[in-house]
Amino acid sequence: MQRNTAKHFLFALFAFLIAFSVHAEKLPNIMILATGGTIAGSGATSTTTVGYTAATVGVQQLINAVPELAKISNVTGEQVFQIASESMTNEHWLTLGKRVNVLLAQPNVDGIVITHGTDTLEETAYFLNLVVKSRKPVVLVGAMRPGTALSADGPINLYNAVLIAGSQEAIGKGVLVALGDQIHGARDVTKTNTSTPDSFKTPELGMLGYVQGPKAFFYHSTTRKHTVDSEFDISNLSALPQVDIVYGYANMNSVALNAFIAAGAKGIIHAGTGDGSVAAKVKPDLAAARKNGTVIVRASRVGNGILARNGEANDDELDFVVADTLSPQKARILLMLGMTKTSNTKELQRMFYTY
Ligand code: DAS
Repeated sequence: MQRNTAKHFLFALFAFLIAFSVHAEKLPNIMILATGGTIAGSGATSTTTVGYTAATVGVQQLINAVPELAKISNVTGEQVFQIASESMTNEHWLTLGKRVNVLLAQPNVDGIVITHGTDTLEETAYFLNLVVKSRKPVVLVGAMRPGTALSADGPINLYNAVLIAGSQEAIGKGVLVALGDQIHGARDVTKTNTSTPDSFKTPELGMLGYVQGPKAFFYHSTTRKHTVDSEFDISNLSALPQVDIVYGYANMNSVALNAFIAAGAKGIIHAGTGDGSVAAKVKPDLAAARKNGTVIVRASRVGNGILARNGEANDDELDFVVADTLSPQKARILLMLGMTKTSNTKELQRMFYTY
């Protein structure tokens, strides 16, 4: 009798292990690359939703806090950085972009989730959108509340991001941003509120879809080139050209502009008022900077709309580039990458109409 029971137990165990391994084989293999931010933050009390410390919790702890991940994927965590994202640098971006490309080239990696601070999440997403050389999903995720807070949004955001990264529908969509059950494209998403959980939006141009229950639902896709269709390659880059942003406002002067140029800026993004307008007392200095070889891109501080060429300035005559609909912070990224290939303003303008 005992021998029979043992035999049945071993058979049941063997059957379970086979079933488990078959099930695990069917689950997507998702790498979670952790960089810090609020999603890895902690506060003194459960009601501390501001004034907490970002970048204190490691990637394995983030994964352990969401055991449901194991039902939808085989996740592996890697701590790439542990920083608040306002401190993200070009060097961090190059390191992260190269690591993403190495991992995505591996056949046993089906997708990548990057946990990231929300302050510059949209910038890292756009940078990766231009340099990732794979159609496999890359999803950036953050949180507006630390994991110690009541109704923390990090765990569900992480679960949704892994779900998206493992979904067939996300393949070839470009780098994605997932918070608050929404799916946004890297090019047009932006942080619109300093602290509320619904902060990430794609105003006017629209988000791409939703996560609901066990699925990702897409309703749009971007019309601009990205990832495998991008001409930018960072594999041999150790630095990016210095590009700075000059902010436009009433009573503006050229002090910041001239200081950036004196410090070696190769390109300037002029985040002008309205349709990228340039104050009368600044225009001569901007024109002089261009004549001395600094690439000038006219962008707008407004947040939405097309930056029209030859609208608020004679771009043809001044040899300026315009940012199309890119925010100043994203125009900076495209100009940096563009200037790794050319300083020709006609070629650079083409890039702003392409990506
Ligand atoms: N300081 C913010 C950052 O790391 C915290 C956050 O919102 O993620 O981007």
